[in-house]
Amino acid sequence: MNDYMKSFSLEGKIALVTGASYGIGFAIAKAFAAAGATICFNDLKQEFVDRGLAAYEAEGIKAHGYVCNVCDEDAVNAMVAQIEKEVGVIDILVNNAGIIKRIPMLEMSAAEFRQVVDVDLNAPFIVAKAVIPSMIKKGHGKIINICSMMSELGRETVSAYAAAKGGLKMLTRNICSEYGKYNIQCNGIGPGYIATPQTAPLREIQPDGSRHPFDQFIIAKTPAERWGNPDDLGGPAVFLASDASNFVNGHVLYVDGGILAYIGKQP
Ligand code: NAP
Ligand code: GCO
Repeated sequence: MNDYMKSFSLEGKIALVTGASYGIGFAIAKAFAAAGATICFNDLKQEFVDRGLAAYEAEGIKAHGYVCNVCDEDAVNAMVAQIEKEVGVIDILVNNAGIIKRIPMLEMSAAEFRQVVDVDLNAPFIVAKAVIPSMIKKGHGKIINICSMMSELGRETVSAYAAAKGGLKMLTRNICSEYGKYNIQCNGIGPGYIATPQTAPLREIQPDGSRHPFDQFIIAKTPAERWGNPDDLGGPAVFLASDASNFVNGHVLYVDGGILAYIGKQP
């Protein structure tokens, strides 16, 4: 392997991908494993972790699974300490765990708004805070925050999600600003519309057999004319986790089939 190809390798690296028993997190972890990394992930309950472990095993990956709610600072600190003891210091963190509530703003309670911000913004702060001290001691670290189209754009019904993902973009830039001098790179990935359980309600086939109107809207709004697959995020994530991106910091890489470049289909 020449030096350029070696710089994309994750051989010997330890990665923690939050909420990665399926969906985008699972696909990113799978790509990391293919590039040589050891995978750690968490989920909310043991049964979900077990389901994740079985899915990794089916891909030939020996992952380390932990029960942990990323909003619970004590639980996150305990998980990170346990990973350091059992596996080693985390070289790569992907803040992937996230939720969405599609509710018009005037019908949304403050408690619902707070819950979304707690998982999608406060938790990435908590997990990043838990891993950065050991990254500083080790002399390097990679943090990837999973942002969204909603880090840039608004739309009806997703006020809390857009506020949190916009905030996550700025947290990304701030971690870069504060810890870049310690050779820590913190970047975001902004997925476009990706076919996962989170977006399944937007793709439901209608009673008359037609495609969901939102599904048709996304196809028309995406120059690639398709939804993304979780695996579309693997290559970009490996790049941002590897030495190939050592001077890329505070950036959000949008992996969206061109949505942000496009004004929409002309009439
Ligand atoms: P998903 O299918 O709903 O998966 C999200 C994962 O996060 C699940 O494993 C979930 O676990 C876990 N999770 C939620 N709350 C958690 C908590 N408090 N502690 C630990 N784990 C928690 O979502 P996805 O579509 O793969 O999305 C992954 C990330 O990409 C999210 O941040 C999402 O906002 C973002 N994103 C998605 C899209 C898209 O089109 N799908 C686009 C842009 C950005 P349980 O299932 O056990 O609750
Ligand atoms: C929505 C939300 C998400 C999107 C994604 C876009 O519009 O319902 O924005 O579900 O899939 O975050 O990047």
